[in-house]
Amino acid sequence: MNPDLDKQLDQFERDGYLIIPNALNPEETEKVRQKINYGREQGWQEGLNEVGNMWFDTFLEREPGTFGPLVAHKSIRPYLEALLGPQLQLRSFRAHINPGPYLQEWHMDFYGYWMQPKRRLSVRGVAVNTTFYLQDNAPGIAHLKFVKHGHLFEPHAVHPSKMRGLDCEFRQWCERQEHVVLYPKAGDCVIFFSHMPHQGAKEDDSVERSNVVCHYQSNPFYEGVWFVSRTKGEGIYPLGRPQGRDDSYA
Ligand SMILES: O=C(O)CCC(=O)C(=O)O
Repeated sequence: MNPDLDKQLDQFERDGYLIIPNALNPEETEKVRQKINYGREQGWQEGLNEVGNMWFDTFLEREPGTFGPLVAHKSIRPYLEALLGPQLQLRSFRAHINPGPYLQEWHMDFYGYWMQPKRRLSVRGVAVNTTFYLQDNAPGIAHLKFVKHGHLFEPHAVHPSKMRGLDCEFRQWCERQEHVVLYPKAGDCVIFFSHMPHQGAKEDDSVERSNVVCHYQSNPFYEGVWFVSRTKGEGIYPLGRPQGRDDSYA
């Protein structure tokens, strides 16, 4: 393996995240940004939640020419290849716009990570997010915050019965932990463990902010696993195609 990549992946495993600068070039970034805004004009959003996050689950199917290349994008592919190889499965594909004030609830995308059913031969399923940012984050503008090393230990009070409200015990616990704040720029991709507690926020309510998240899982999870989004369940294995075939999504 490329020794630099190996070092970066050591860092990923240690810190729980990795920023890939300029994963998308400016043209790709602009194309995706505009298409997300177009989707909003068309009313394709699933909803706008109480923390100011508008989400879209159908861009991959509606606009495969624009969004398909983000699945195992060529700039991210070496990382995904080295982490999970052909077993990598696209779980879900979600875009977000933060149209106004935005302070995301502390959450894990893979809430159920620590409570997976263990059997004699079962292995612990793992999932990673690749989140592509379409505008600059910066102090005074917007950020992405993690619980420091939050992928390495089980957070307090993560249970469906205890997760009600923005002020639940888990979220209070996240707030009390040491944090790492990232400021990804337009075109950057952040790869992180889906069970790492995180929180996006705008510091300036007036800025445009949007992103696209591909959730990947290492091996199929059973339907009932507790995850932020529903699985596509179609078995999209972007790295699992026979050699020699076109590897684009569409
Ligand atoms: O930066 C943000 O708004 C948070 C993004 C997020 O929740 C994610 O990538 O799963």
